[in-house]
Amino acid sequence: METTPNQPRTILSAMQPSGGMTLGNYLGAMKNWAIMSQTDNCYYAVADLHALTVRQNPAELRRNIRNLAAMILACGVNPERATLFIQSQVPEHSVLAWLLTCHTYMGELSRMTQFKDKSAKQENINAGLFTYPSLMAADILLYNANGVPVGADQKQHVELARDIAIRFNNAYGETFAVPEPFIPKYGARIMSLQDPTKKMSKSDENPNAYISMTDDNDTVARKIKRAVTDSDGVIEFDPEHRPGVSNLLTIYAACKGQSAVDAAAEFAGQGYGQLKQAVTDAVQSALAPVQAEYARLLADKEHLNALLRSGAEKASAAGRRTLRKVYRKLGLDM
Ligand code: ATP
Ligand code: LTN
Repeated sequence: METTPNQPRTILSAMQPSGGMTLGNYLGAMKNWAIMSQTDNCYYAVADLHALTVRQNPAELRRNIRNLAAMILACGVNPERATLFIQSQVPEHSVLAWLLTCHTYMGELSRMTQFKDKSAKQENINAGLFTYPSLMAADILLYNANGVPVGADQKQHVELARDIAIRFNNAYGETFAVPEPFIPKYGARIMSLQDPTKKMSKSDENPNAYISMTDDNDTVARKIKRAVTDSDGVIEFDPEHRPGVSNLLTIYAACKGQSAVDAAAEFAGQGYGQLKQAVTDAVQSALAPVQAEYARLLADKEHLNALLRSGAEKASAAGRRTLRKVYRKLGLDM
């Protein structure tokens, strides 16, 4: 998919309020959300229903939902053009999710790597964790989105949404747009700073594994200093054999909008200390304006709440139009 289209496309994406946003979320998804919100017709959701697949503390969840909405705007999403809303405030998502769940096969859901990973890690293997991708398909298809900006780990889920859309269209006639994943060229998969073979995750129990968008300069410097590197001191972009250094190069490159291979050439002959200092500077510069805007937005909760309320109303009106059509095709009345 092109980043600079001639025609505005319909874009949808969502993020779970399962903790504070990380640098991985920012570089893998949020930067694209912001860019697309300048030109396209964007729907962006705080995916709180998805977050319930893991047991949440209600007071903390409520706080995380507002904070994530503020962070999305702070990262540069244009509130004049994009519709920002909280998923649970638009009930059409849950209704369509059920209708799509009845058109999704157990075999398809069983093949999802996120389900396999999460069900191996947590004891609470609830049915929502399994049907999670049909709710995600509903998020996307409800708005007839053509494009879905996500990190590489979500590609499989977007492909399932495509398959469901095609299946439904074949069975009942043209109903849904068939969405495409939009995965950034640089930064699509930022890895943990402590174990560079697994992805940087906001739900990691070790806070040194991720950089949070709200980390102050000292914390950023400390976490990068402690980041796992390789033993031989060579700076080369080779994720398979040098995952630690390659991850630092990827972070540096994605902050600067260049390729990791070009970044590696820039550091040829230098040591890990110099690389880590440059990564620290690049990350601190990326975070500073976001943090300033975040503080400003959180100071005016009324404004944020009003924006989210009107976002939910707009999203609900658009969703209802699709749902009415789907009902009719299935032989249901509204
Ligand atoms: P958790 O880590 O708690 O499982 P998550 O961060 O993977 O959650 P979301 O918050 O829903 O899940 O992710 C939002 C977006 O950020 C998705 O598009 C996802 O692909 C992207 N993303 C998440 N982690 C990374 C990462 N390490 N690198 C690049 N993109 C990422
Ligand atoms: N499953 C995603 C979050 C998510 C999403 C969506 C992303 C929920 N609904 C719709 C894109 C489109 C995740 O865990 N990262």
